[in-house]
Amino acid sequence: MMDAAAQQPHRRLNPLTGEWVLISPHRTLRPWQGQVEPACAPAALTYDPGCYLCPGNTRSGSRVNPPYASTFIFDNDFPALLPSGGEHAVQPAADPLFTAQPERGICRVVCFSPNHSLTLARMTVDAIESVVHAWTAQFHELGAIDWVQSVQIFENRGEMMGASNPHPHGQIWASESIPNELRKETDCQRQWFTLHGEPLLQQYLQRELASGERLVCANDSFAAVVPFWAVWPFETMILPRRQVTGLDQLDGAEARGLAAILSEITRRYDRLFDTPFPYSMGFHQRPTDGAAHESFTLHAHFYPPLLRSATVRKFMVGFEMLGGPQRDLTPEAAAARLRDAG
Ligand code: H2U
Ligand code: ZN
Repeated sequence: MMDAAAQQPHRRLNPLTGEWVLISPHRTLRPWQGQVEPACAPAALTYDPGCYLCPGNTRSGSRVNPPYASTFIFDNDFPALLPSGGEHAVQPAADPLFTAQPERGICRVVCFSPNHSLTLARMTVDAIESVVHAWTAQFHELGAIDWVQSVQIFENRGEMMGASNPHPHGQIWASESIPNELRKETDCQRQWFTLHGEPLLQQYLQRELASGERLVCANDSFAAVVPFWAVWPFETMILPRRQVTGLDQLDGAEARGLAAILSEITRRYDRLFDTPFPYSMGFHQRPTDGAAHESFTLHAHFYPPLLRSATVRKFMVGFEMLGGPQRDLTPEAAAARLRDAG
């Protein structure tokens, strides 16, 4: 994009979802007199007797965690979805104004480490590699269940994102239906492939690697970019150099490369505002509905809420609730900031 043009208000298309984002670069200098959040400090204890995720502790559901040494996965004691039982309680409606469907699912919690004080940014690449292998095994196991069409792996990090506990952990929701975001991305990637004969995100990555404008960091297997169409100020996407549709198609070196880039991007985030950076992150993988989805490229999204410091967050309000998302900082400027935080 031409420099002068990039300084004018404009909108950009997200080809993964078909949605537009408004960019208003000239507004970055406006004063802020609104809400300021408390900066969050890292947890000090490596073991917290009151934590429901620490090894050996009793959870709220009265289950006891084993004395685990690496990762630990359990069925969520307060799951949003249930594997069975409700199938007949909700009747598919005849009235299109009142459409409802039964929905089955399996919800799990993944503890990344026994050490209560860690975060992905503070874990070793070896330890993150164990998490990558645990996620992969879960995708394989849950995706193989005949009625599971989507395996959503994600992490909410930090109080600002609603994480209930500082202990390093994420969640997995496997569901009977394909959720909205995965549906949009699957449809858009399929349409792109039909039109251009190559996976959308592979073509996109080639362009980003060639221009370098929005590239944050890269290794032999993965690259991290601030997408051209990013909505959140410091949003990033992690893309594989080789076309794969899910974590289960990564070879050993690529799984290691994924662990390394997750370590690198989270450390850059922490350095950006000198704080344990809050975010929601997660993977998008092919729907597990039995189709090959060759047009689908595995990727991760990081959506951090922070805007200009550890204490000023971006609110999605006003025009954004009623019209569409808008940002002031350009994706190119955000990428430069994240490169400098190396
Ligand atoms: P979040 O921090 O992203 O909310 O994830 C924590 C999850 O852990 C949450 O979904 C579950 C909550 O239901 N949980 C248990 O399964 N058992 C507990 O004892 C407490 C929390
Ligand atoms: Zn803990």
